[in-house]
Parts: sequence; structure tokens; C-alpha cells
Amino acid sequence: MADEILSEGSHTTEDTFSFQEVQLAFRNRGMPAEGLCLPITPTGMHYLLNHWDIPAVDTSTWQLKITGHVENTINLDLSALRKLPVVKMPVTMECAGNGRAYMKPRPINQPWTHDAVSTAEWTGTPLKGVLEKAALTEDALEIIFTGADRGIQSGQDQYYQRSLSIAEAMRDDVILAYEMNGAPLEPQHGYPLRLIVPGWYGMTNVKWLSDIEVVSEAFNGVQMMFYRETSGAGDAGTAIETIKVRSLMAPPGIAVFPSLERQLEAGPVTLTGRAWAGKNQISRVEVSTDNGTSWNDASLHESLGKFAWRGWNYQWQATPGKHTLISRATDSEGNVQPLEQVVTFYGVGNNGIARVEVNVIP
Ligand SMILES: Nc1nc2c(c(=O)[nH]1)N[C@H]1C(S)=C(S)[C@@H](COP(=O)(O)O)O[C@H]1N2
Ligand SMILES: [Mo]
Repeated sequence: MADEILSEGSHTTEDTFSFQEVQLAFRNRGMPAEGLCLPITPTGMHYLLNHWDIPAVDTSTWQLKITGHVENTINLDLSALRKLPVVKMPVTMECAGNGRAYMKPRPINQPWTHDAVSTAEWTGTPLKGVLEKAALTEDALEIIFTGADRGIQSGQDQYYQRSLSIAEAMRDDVILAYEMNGAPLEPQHGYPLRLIVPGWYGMTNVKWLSDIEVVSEAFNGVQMMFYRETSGAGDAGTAIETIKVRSLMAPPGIAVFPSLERQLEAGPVTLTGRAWAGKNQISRVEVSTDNGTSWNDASLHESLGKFAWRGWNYQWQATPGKHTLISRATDSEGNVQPLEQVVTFYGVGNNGIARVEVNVIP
């Protein structure tokens, strides 16, 4: 299996990871689970997902171009973008493939455990203002965002491209971001400019943004067709868009190397973690310390912002022995995290609960 070239759409039922999956995992780091203790993820701890190479963008010549079905074609360099109205917002970003490694069968792709979620403070200018200056023509239907990174996927040589409807692109909180956590974007996170669409899964936030094209037809590029819940390659299925309700627990106690099993001492323990729900708000987090047999409400911390994860904690009296801890979130629309993993063909949209096994010693 390790020598086989596995293409997109391949699956495996093996527990061992292929060379290709390990290679992807080294390039695309996850957020260590203890990052769940921090409200804002430091940039060096933020998860990372790049499909291809990180492009070297030369900002002495780089310009953002807005073209297509507009009255005015616009070019903006970085200093012009920085002169536009400024917004700063904490946004929780989650890769649509987060939790893929727990699917059975497992799609061959970036093998995320539960580590592809983080929250950063993004600074930039509202996209809306720039689009209003460009003045969309009446037949405008969608907007295509193109990154400067080029590669091959699904057999097609392409630049990374995703589209949004006009209504979504015109939301006040969609930003052209040039800073992450108060500093210019680092190369791997999209320097000099990226799109931030709060509430949507990671793939929507196009990095190394270079072109914005207004079009009058629906865009069906490779990156639009992949992020879908489908039964197989021939089935278009339905698009995965906004982040589903989910919660995670910061691992309690101490880790055992190299298994990373958790050990803690009997007595009172504060279990803590974070929960998020894309465009919706978190209304409830429940905790089970007996592998889902009984549930108790956790206390929710103050909200950091409309699109940021919400902290929670739960007081547990740990007794000696092995325990399986679970958290489960409910959002403002009444959606509850499923207790089983959600298995999809491309491995996107799994918001199933996480189990934390702990060994409590007297
Ligand atoms: N241009 C470009 N933008 C991209 C990607 C990419 O490969 N190329 N990956 C997307 C995916 S799948 C995710 S989950 C997020 C990850 O953003 P981060 O690496 O800053 O955490 O970026 C998105 N934007
Ligand atoms: Mo992603």
C-alpha cells in the first residue's frame, strides 16, 4: 500500500497510514489539542492546510485585480488596501476535512485527527467596500477568488479558485485580510492577502489572493466540486459550506510518551474546551464522563465574538480507573453533534464527537 499512488477518491480500511498521508501531515500541521486552552491561537500554533506549494509573492509588483462583470476594473496594491476602512475580528477556522482520520473507510487525503481548527484575529478591509467601488453589473451572479498558488488536482492544472454568491460576498463581515494576530500574514497563511469568510469552512478563505472576477455564470471549478457530501465520484451531491456545530475538550492531566494516552490523579478536575458552530451560536455544551451513558451541562464562558469559538468548563470528580470523556455541543438552530462519525466520500463535514480516554490513578 505504501508504494501505491493513491489518487483523490481512493479509500482505505487500514488503520496504518500510507506514506502519502504522512507526507501531507508533515506539510500541513494541526493545532496541538492543548491550544484549546487559549482563546486566540498564536500564529505558530494555528493549523495549516496548503494543497500545493507556498507561492513567493513579490509585493513590489503584486496587485489585487477586480475584473469581469463590473463597471470599473480595479487594481489595488498593499498600501492602497491598507488605506481602506479597517476591521479586526476573531474568527474560528476549521478545515472541512477535520476528523477525516476517524472515518471508516478513510478517504486518502490530509489525515486530520481533530486538529484542524483554530481561532485567529484577522485584520483587513471589508470586501463589500471594494466591490461597491467596482460596481457590479446587473447580470453579476457569482464572484471567483483566485490564489497565486498553482498545482494539479483531479487531473487539472489550476490556480486555487473558489466562488461565492453575490449575497455572501456582500456580507459586512467578509474581509480582505492582510494581518493575522496583529502581524502581516506569514507566507504559509497567504501573504500578502487572503479572503476571510467568517462561518464558512476553511477552503473558502482563499490565500495569496490575486484576482477577484465577477461572473454571470455558476462556477464549478475543482475546489467547488470537491467540498461536497457525495456518495461517489459521479454524484455531485450537496455543497459543504458553513461550519457545523462541534466541540472539543482540552486533554486533561498529563500525556504518556509516545502513545499520548492521558493520565491524571483522582479528585476534582476541571474539564475545559471550546465549541463553535459557523454562522450559528453555541447554545449548549454537555459532557459525559462515562462514554455517553449520562450527560451533564457544562458552563459556557463569555462569547469572544459572533464567529469565534466559545469556551466551556465542567467540574468532574475523577475516580480511579479508565474513563471515556466526551463533549457534545448544540447550536442556536437546535443542531446537535452526532455521536457517530459522519463518513463522506471525500472525507469532508465530519462533526462527530471526540472521545478522550483517561487513566485515573489513586
Ligand atoms: N490559495 C489557497 N487558499 C487556500 C488553500 C490553498 O491550498 N490554497 N487551502 C484552503 C483550506 S482547505 C483551508 S482549511 C484553509 C487553511 O488556512 P490556514 O492554512 O491559514 O489555516 O485555507 C484555504 N485556502
Ligand atoms: Mo481545508
